[in-house]
Amino acid sequence: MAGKIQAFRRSGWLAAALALGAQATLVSSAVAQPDPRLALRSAGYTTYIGDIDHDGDIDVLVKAKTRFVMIDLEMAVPIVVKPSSPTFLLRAASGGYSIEVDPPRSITNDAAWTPGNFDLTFGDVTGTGAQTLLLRGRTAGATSFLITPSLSTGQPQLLQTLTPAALGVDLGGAASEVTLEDKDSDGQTDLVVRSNGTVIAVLIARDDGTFAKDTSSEAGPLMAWRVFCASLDDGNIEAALANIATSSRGQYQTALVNLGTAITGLTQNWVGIKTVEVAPTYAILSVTQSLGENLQYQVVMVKEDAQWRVDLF
Ligand SMILES: [Ca+2]
Ligand SMILES: [Ca+2]
Repeated sequence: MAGKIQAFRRSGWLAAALALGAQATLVSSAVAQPDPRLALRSAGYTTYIGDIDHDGDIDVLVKAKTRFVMIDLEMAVPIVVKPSSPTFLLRAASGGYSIEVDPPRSITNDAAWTPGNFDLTFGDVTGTGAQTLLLRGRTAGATSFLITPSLSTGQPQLLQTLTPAALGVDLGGAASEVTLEDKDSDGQTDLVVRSNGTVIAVLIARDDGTFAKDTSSEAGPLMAWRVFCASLDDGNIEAALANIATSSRGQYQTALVNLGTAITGLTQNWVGIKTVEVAPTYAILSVTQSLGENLQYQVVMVKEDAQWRVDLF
């Protein structure tokens, strides 16, 4: 070993790292053994865009951060540690995307890549404890992606390609902010979209962690109710009032203003929302309030200026 270390001194740390071989593997496996469910979150990803295969469609490279650890022999030697989750490519093809994990250097080092315009947000959309990555395209109309780690290996998997058409809401745009929050208390984080700080849409995660525009007749009143509740959670009285029908707004205004910051805790005991009846201009929902015993409350929604609003709750 002493001879090897002498060799490192002569040839620098890179040669030392290469010569170490087996030890380097040992160090990397000892250092980088995170919970596979947290693998994506720990990878320190950076995004790049470019048309890597010159087919006219923009591809996305999601590059894991290179990390080093110093191992202490007779001198400190830096060793490259395998990232908790590898670099991956989202390759555009005929309107869709496919994922290629750990693409070759000929791809990752291509001169075509320029910095990507994505926000990285993490949440447990599948309800498994896995931290799924939401890559939100920041430009208006942009495509976004949900990448989830394999529960056994932590390898990135493309869960869903999110387009404005599929969601019924544009996640992009400079004024938009997208967060993953569990808004129906089922253990899966949901998609909350704000514009200029005001909630404009709440999409509930489906069983498999994906999202879609709800085209049922119940969708409008339910969305309006969820946006109202999320505005209360935000403590945004003005936004909450805007979601109340004009004829009822006055009677709730004083009550909500008097509650002050307490409105942020108002919805936490509202454990379920069900549709009782949907008519063209009104809808009746039922909410369960869980305070010791479960009580059913009726919520009346009305359609006003083509918008669903809360009339009675
Ligand atoms: Ca391409
Ligand atoms: Ca949820």
